[in-house]
Amino acid sequence: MIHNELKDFPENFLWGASTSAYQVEGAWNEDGKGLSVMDVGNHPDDVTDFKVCSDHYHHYKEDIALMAEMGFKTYRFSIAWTRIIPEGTGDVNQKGIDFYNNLIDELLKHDIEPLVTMYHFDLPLALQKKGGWENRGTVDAFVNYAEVLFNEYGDRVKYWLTINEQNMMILHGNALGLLEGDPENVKKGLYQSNHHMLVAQSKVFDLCHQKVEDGKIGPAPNISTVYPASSKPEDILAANNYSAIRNWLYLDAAIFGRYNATAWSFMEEKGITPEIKEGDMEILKSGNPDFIAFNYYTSASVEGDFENQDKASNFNGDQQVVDNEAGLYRRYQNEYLEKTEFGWEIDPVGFRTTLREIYSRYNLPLIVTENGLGAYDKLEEEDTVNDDYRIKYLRKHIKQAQLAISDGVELFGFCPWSAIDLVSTHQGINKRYGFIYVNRDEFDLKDMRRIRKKSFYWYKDVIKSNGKKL
Ligand code: BGP
Repeated sequence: MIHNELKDFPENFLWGASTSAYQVEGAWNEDGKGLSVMDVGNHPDDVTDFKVCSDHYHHYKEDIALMAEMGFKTYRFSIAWTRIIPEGTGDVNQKGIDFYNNLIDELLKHDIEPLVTMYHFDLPLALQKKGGWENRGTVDAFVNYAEVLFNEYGDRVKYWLTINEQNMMILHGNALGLLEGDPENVKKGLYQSNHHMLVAQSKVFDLCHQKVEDGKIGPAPNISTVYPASSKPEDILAANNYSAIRNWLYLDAAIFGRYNATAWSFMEEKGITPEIKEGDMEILKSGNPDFIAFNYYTSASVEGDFENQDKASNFNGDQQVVDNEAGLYRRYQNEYLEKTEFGWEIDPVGFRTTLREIYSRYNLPLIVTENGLGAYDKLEEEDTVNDDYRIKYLRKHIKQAQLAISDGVELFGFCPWSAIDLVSTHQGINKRYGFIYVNRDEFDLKDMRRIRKKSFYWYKDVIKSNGKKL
């Protein structure tokens, strides 16, 4: 649709940016923090671990001052479960509570709305040792943890996100290094874990409404539109299959409180349906989110060459995202899209389509909690970082967001990844995403000083003009 006149970004639009605890904080074993699965994960030899990261734990005041200088209306960060309840269940760690109290107060001092992810990949190791999410007990552990958070911070935090990218944890379970055993059982375990997460999430939606006055809560999956490789009917079917098991399985359960039929039949076909306890489906129905948060980096394309299952895929993007399913879909390289230095396809128009698809399916307000470009930034003379490629990427996506708003989508915030440089989930600190450069390398911590990138000044103008000056 071509609009003669575009709608403006709404007043009070939540411009901001995101981080997650295990990628930005560092201080991995300080002040009583317990170990999480991310602290003990395997790292390729050439990239750093998550022990120090950007040392945000000790620099948060300085970092928040820089966010305020950019004009942030919100900051999306995650709370490390292991700072609050080091063993996942049991004793609460007062020093962990204090840290986030200070961080939240610091944000409010600068009129920045806290947007809190309760769990961003960093499950307490103690829970993982007891079977992780496959163990039904983790549902209670999560609800208990959520209750502590609502009691401690609910007077000041009004926007909550339950689980970051649950769908990616299930689709790429191996990528987080949590899984052992033979692949078929691994899959069954993953879909059982998925069911437990859905139940836990639904209970926490409910609890938030009981405990937090004016509290709003939503899920935070990674959602993207799925293109068929061609107009061949089998390719269209493959796109439909992939969208069901990548996107709608998660959102249908969170919003409609039911399993998506195509996704369920896929699980039946593979013999990996989860055990559903009596009362679970009622729980899924009873907890309702107020909005949908989602992460978007790129679209996905698939083909459905069901007769030639063994044919190699032409897909040569980030290998971590290959999740072909025999008989359902095979990932496909979209020849119309440019790629980042790290091989991720760039698709701003797909962003608009994704926004429209989610909104027309669920009719809930939307907020984007991740979108951005990872690159090898270069620190140049006089402390400058000329990240024009990042500006170009974000500009195009923000333009598409405005088009989606003009299409009628109710979008109330945009939080790119990431507020400040941090350690990538698999590719170290030198895959940078931030508006603020952190002066360290993979293994040389240097002086960790904060440096405003070119995109910092650009984003400041975007926010100041409420998206008019791109
Ligand atoms: C998302 C995660 C983030 C972050 C981001 C960028 O999937 O929610 O935690 O890691 O992707 O990915 P990467 O770090 O692999 O470049």
